[in-house]
Amino acid sequence: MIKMKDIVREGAPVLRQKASDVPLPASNEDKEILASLMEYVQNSQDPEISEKYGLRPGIGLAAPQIGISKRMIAVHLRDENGGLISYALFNPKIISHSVEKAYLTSGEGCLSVDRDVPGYVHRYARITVKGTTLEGTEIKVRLKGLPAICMQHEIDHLNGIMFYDYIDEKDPFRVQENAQPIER
Ligand code: LHY
Ligand code: NI
Repeated sequence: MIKMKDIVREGAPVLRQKASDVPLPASNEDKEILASLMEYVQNSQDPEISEKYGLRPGIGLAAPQIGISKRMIAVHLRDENGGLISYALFNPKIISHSVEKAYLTSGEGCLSVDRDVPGYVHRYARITVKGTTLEGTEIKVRLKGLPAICMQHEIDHLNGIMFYDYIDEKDPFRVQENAQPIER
């Protein structure tokens, strides 16, 4: 199982690399890696397990964060209506997005970043993502709100992008035109 010591921190070159496509159908090894990403996120949200192993709670994780430069991500969270949004995907890709932007009023953090970086991170308000599940099914999902933000944060890790790359250095809390606030 993935523990905090396995999570690569800021400064590691792998976090700035463009990850490779996973050849499909996925190998058993790649399926195990993807399953382990989902397992971490789920474990980290379980009060007993996270306490026992000292896991920092998270809603998403990408393979480069465990030092593996391959296109795999897991997101596991509840949407605004309490519905479970849970996807482990190979080769996720944003195939369309809104013009409208959104940002979390509390800003973002990252399991690979051990410091607070204040400021708004503007992202697409709505996205459609395509990807392949652990079972090998190609799926297309529409997301908005926090799930859309989280998915974009994770896909960015596959392209070597960190959340703070988007924060306006001169004015971290400036709100872009066309952007809606999201409360977590
Ligand atoms: N995980 C963050 C987490 O706290 C993702 C995240 C996304 C935080 C959006 C805040 C806003 O679960 C990661 O850093 N994964 O890359
Ligand atoms: Ni992150």
